[in-house]
Amino acid sequence: MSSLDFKVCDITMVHYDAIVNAANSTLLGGGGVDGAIHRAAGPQLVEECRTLHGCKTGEAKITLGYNLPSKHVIHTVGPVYPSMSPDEAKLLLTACYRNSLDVAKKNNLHSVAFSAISTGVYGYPIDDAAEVAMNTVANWLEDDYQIDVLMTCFDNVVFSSYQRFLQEYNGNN
Ligand code: AR6
Repeated sequence: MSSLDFKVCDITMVHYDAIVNAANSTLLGGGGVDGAIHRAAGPQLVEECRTLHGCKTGEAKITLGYNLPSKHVIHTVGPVYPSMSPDEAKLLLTACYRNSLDVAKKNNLHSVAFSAISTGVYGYPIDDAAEVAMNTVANWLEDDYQIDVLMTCFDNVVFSSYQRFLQEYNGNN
């Protein structure tokens, strides 16, 4: 049986087969969760990232985790919310979650922890992002592949959005 859970934690501290980084299209590091992951992984991470030649918005690429407690990092690039229509942003954010899970499956990984992609600097409204994230992961889990998914929340704002979405979802189903 697969599982889907969420909790307040620092993604650089969890022990998973892979953590999902909210990267930018260069894959060469940045601020926010991306910066925290690169700092914790050590300089070998950016060296491997350099060999990947970037990543398009909505796509996902995998590296090793180096000094992180998790074995791999799946790097995905979320939409910059204010730069496009809400519909386009939704399609791209959906693609981030789906492609990251596809990469995990392709690499035979069975536990994945996500950051809340695009909800920081990239400005995706958190309640809308929580809905896209949860719906996409839950739909993907209907696949027959067994995987444990954790949605990490760096603060209570993100946690409350996931909680609110699940309460409404459970109330309607
Ligand atoms: N563990 C878990 N979540 C975290 C952590 C952490 N250690 N640190 C931050 N978050 P952001 P984006 C949460 O801005 O919006 C970078 O510079 C944070 O609270 O990191 O996709 C990249 O290089 C928020 O909910 O990513 C890109 O240029 C979420 O992670 C750009 O930012 C995502 O916030 C990507 O922007």
